[in-house]
Amino acid sequence: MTETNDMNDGWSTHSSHWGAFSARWDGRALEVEPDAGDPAPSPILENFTDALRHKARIERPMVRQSWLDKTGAERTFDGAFVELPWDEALDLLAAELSRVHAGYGAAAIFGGSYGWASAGRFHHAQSQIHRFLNVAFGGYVRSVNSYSAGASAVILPHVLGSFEALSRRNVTWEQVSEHTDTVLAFGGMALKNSMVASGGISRHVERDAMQKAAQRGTRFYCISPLRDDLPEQASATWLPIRVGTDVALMLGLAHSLVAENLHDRDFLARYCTGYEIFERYLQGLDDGQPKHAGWASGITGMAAAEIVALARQAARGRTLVTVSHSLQRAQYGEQPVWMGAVLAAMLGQIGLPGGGYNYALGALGHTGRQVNAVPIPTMPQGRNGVEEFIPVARISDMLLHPGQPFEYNGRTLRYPDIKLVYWAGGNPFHHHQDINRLRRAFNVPQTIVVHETAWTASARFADIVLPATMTLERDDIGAAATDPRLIAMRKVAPPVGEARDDFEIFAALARRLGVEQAYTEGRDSRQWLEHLYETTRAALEAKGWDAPAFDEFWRRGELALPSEPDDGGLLRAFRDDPDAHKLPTPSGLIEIFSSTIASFDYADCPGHPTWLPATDQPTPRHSLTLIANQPATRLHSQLDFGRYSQSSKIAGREVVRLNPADAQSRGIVAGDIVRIFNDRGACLAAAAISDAAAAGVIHLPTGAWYDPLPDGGDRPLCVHGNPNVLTRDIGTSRLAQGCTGQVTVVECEKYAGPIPPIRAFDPSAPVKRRRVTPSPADGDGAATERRQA
Ligand SMILES: Nc1nc2c(c(=O)[nH]1)N[C@H]1C(S)=C(S)[C@@H](COP(=O)(O)OP(=O)(O)OC[C@H]3O[C@@H](n4cnc5c(=O)[nH]c(N)nc54)[C@H](O)[C@@H]3O)O[C@H]1N2
Ligand SMILES: Nc1nc2c(c(=O)[nH]1)N[C@H]1C(S)=C(S)[C@@H](COP(=O)(O)OP(=O)(O)OC[C@H]3O[C@@H](n4cnc5c(=O)[nH]c(N)nc54)[C@H](O)[C@@H]3O)O[C@H]1N2
Ligand SMILES: [Mo]
Repeated sequence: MTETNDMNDGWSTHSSHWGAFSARWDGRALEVEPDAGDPAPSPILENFTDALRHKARIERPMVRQSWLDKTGAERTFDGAFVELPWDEALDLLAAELSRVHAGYGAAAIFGGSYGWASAGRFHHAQSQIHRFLNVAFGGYVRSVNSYSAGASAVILPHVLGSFEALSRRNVTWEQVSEHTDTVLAFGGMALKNSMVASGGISRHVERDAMQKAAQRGTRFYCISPLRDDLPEQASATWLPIRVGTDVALMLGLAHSLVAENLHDRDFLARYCTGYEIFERYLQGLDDGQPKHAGWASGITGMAAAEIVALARQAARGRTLVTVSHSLQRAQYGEQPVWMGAVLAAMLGQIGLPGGGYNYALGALGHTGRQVNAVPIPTMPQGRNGVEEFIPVARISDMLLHPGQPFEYNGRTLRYPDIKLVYWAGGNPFHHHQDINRLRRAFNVPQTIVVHETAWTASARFADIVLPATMTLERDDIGAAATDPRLIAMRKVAPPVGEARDDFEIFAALARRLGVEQAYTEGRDSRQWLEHLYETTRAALEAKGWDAPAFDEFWRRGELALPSEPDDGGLLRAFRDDPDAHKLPTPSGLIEIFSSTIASFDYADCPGHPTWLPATDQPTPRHSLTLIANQPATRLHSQLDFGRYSQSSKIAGREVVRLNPADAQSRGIVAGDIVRIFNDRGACLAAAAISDAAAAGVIHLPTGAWYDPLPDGGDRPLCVHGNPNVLTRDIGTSRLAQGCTGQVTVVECEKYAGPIPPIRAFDPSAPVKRRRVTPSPADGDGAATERRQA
């Protein structure tokens, strides 16, 4: 299909998680133009411009030498790799997969493979790896929930029934700009975050919607340690309460509503269950502590009078409570999610246009939008017959404690005994907490396989590293259920080195394992695209919409998809008739008290929202609260070597923001290289001083590639600025076991030592080339492969 490159002077339409665009490649330089219809394109697009042939790209299959030689040596980030021809690498991997499967079963293979990979619907690495493991071995140990919403994905179904209805099919940006008087944005709604939507986003509407609302008179409150968590256009009032004290503020607001009789008793009686039990807690009838504004003030640092005034303001007009993902990516993260819903229920506006509760509005570009009226292309993953799973952020626990019990959502489960870890499309040494612990955990399995586009820390730590094409090097279809465009993602450039599509890699492995037909269903990539497109086309045709044949769609480059009406979804229907449209909770109502959760008897997640202070609090040794949030200049760790991400660094190092007072008391000035540390680890970063960070808060976003000093012992210094060397690897609670990476406590000092170079983007150089004798389990795979090459 690459012949289409020649149309439009070589410009090809394409798409990414951070926007639709066109690109043109002349063999050396890549030009990128955002989609003409996008009102606020993301500058992250610029990261593509120098990515294709960057030295960090992986060009050929590589195998860890100590693994090949079976020396039993510990894995390191600096270990030697042997470059192998594709056929040998695939023979070796097929044999290893067969060995592990035959010896230990599918439940010894961890294929959770969490991660964002790239936007196309067919070359979606997670779908491909899951499908492959299902077809080849009948399944694999999977992971459930996400790093994004680990706690809320479990608590919200208990409380409101549907995560989707609360987050993605709820209040729209249009409603906010037309109806909302007050927005209480817990964790803010930063534009840097809504730039991103998995699958793609062709229209960035958030900035203009907030501006329109503010111009009409909507009052935005940015309840967050960072002032820029709401855009200038929202003209917000910044309330930098102490980090992690949101539940106390919400309780103080709730108490103030009751004290002034401003809560909506009718709503609570008709639509909710358990308010009376919660009110006993609010009034302190059992613990002797009323959760009044004065109490909340002592915890949050916000004046009691301001809390009372904010409660009155919230009760006055149309009020929307939003709680960002970040609040629940912390110990006891279930509580702010639940309490935000209870606060909104007390205000009585759930289900009204522009009012009530929208979990995670603005955390991603999926929220606040109308959902498409037709299905988008989706790669079928097959059936996973393995029962064992982990909540996604329990990966280190699983590897370090095989066979041990753990609790999750009312059940006691056991960690499986994993022999082989297979990852495609994610970067655990970016995304997981306490990297020094993760390194120990990743030394447990016998074999680690990674498909990657670039030499990430996860690739460096693997045994078998297979070079994957990046999105610009293949044809695909871009689409998200909340975006009104289907995008023809045309191949822009040939693959780097010998990189192959994940699909091609798995097809070649499937051939060796005798399941090629089941995996490919006899289709090549082009035929799969046509096949997946057909579902959408047929649905468009059935609705009487423009439904061109695939070739015509491909020629045009994009296709409009109709949206469902902005009808308020499940919550509006529930409000209109709670008997006909029960919520999918045990009571059919909003559960302010959950007898299900209460029956689990978890002290870390009781039967109603409760103020539970995090167990790691600032101390004289570690007196700063670290915010390790999403980066503004890239998606997670992706293309950290790209131009835009690099342009934000200081002398190549990630930037950490400190409040002027905290910088001054430590003798730190702008541009200084600082060491940030706690008992788990340490990293370097370059200091920026800004009063947009609250006092006592230190802000180091995620995504700088992990760059440990070689021979740095158990807890090597990361010289580049990856905050996950500092974060805690504990679950949110026994209920959800979600990720708690957003906050922890650290100390920071000016770095005195000689400043080490950044090596994160240097490729792993091969040590030598040599022949590997395939084992008998390989069949004639190698021969087939060689004939094709
Ligand atoms: N401390 C802390 N940690 C966090 C968070 C936090 O707030 N604080 N946030 C968490 C959250 S919400 C998330 S979602 C995670 C994100 O964690 P990840 O999703 O793991 O992060 P990415 O950097 O997006 O990793 C995707 C990887 O896929 C690779 N890739 C891209 N395209 C392809 C492809 O076609 N094939 C293959 N094989 N690979 C490809 C990219 O090169 C990249 O390395 O991080 C989590 N970690
Ligand atoms: N540019 C860009 N956008 C992204 C991503 C990215 O990597 N880059 N990742 C995407 C993904 S996968 C996800 S899941 C979403 C994540 O969405 P979020 O988790 O909501 O995003 P974060 O930026 O991690 O956090 C938002 C803000 O919450 C504030 N915050 C932290 N702790 C607290 C607290 O205890 N109380 C209060 N009130 N505020 C707090 C921080 O100041 C932080 O800036 O972002 C998405 N958007
Ligand atoms: Mo996420």
